[in-house]
This record gives sequence, structure tokens and C-alpha cells, in this order.
Amino acid sequence: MFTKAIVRTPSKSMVDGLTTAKLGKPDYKKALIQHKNYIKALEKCGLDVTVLEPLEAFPDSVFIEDVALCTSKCAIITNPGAPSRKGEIVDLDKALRHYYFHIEKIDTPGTIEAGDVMMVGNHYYIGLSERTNVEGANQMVNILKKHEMRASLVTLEHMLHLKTGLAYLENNNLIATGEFLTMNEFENFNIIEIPKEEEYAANCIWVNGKVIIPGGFPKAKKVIEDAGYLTIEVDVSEFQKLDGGLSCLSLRF
Ligand code: CIR
Repeated sequence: MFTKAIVRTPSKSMVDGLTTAKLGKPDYKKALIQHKNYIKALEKCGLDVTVLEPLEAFPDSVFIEDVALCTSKCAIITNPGAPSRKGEIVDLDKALRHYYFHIEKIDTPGTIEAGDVMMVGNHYYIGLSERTNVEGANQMVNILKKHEMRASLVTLEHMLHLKTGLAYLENNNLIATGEFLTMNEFENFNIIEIPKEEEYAANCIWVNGKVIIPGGFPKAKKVIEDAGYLTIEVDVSEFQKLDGGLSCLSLRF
């Protein structure tokens, strides 16, 4: 069970965030409303949500999941692979101190964005992507080991982050799409396949038994509900325009 979440209010500068989506620029006012609804959905799942101030100097800072991994034993502040995102870690230490005694860090030349890290119980899958390199992943493996957790590496081919196409829903149920459907690493999970045309919805989050999913993906909603989950839909269209999904908008622990 999770009890807490940390989110960061979108900055006005988010309209200049990194993107490959070709869906146009996000509407800032709409994004603020969607962000508030996202917070409400987390609260509905029982989480106490801390809202951090926007960081105008960092357009992608709303995607706070990428800059820390919050485990049950320690928090690990990452070192984003995207140069424009490196400074996002700036005041995170202070926010995390409130909740964690052990705060670890990934150092250059290691890079890692925690959108590439998926927790399955005591085990963490770490995706090697354009943002996460072997050095960063190995540093994270060693930190996790030190705190009696395990990890393994997965090489990505196309997706931005590991959790762009995967979401663990507990009870051995794994949402998957695209390149992850056929990977040996995941063959022992019960795979819940998200059809290609709705692959954006593969980035959803299990929170205390419920699954928060992006609004507007009926096929994905059906397969998740057919697997026995109650879903909560949140429209995150303005974040989709920046390649960001539901998971990227919060740290949950
Ligand atoms: C980026 O390219 O870094 C942001 N525009 C989107 C980050 C999305 N984060 C994630 O998938 N974990």
C-alpha cells in the first residue's frame, strides 16, 4: 500500500517542454486543471499528496517521477539524461528529507530517469534507454542492493521510458504494449495487453487496489476492468503533448 505522493505544479514554461508527440503545444490553463484532477484521483486512492512549487527554469519539471525513486527503505535522487532536465533535482533533497532518512544520489557519468524504473515488490526493473545509461543503472542496482532490494536491467528499443509501455498492477499482473509484449524478462507475468492504437494508456498507475488511467482510452479501460480492477479516469491530454503519462506526474510511496 502507498500512503503518500509528491507532485510538482506545472510551470508556465511547460509549453516549451521536450516532446516528440506532434500533438501541438499544451494549453497551460487546461494543464493546471488536469493536474488538480490528478491530485484528486490520488487522494481518492487514499494518498496524502504534497504539492511542490513550480520550477519555471525547468519546463519538464512537472514530470517529477523521473527525478527520484522512492522505495520503502530509501529515496534515490536520479541524474536525468536529458540535459535540460538535470537541474530539476535542485530542491528535491529538501522535500524528500521530510520523509526519508536515507537519501542516495546517482552521479555523472551515470544518468537515469526513474520513468525507466518499475517496482515489482522487492525487485526493480531498470530500462536502458536514451535517458538511462548502463553506468547510471549500475549505480542504482548497487544502491538498491545496499538496502536489500534487487534489480535487473532491460534494454529498450523504441519507447521513451520503461514505464511508457509497462505498468505493474500487483498480483503478477503486468500491463504491457509494443516492444514489451514479447520480451523474455516479462514472460512469467500475466500480461494485460494494451492495443497499439491505445498504447498511451499503458502508462497507468496502480494505487492501493485501484488503477488510475488516462481519459479517452475505452479499449484499455475495458481490458483493465476485465482483469478485475476498478479504474479512475483522469484526462491528461496536455501532458500527453509532452510525451508524459500518468505515472510521470507523481512520486508514490
Ligand atoms: C521528457 O521528454 O522528459 C518529458 N517531456 C516527458 C517525460 C515523461 N516521463 C516519463 O515518461 N516518465
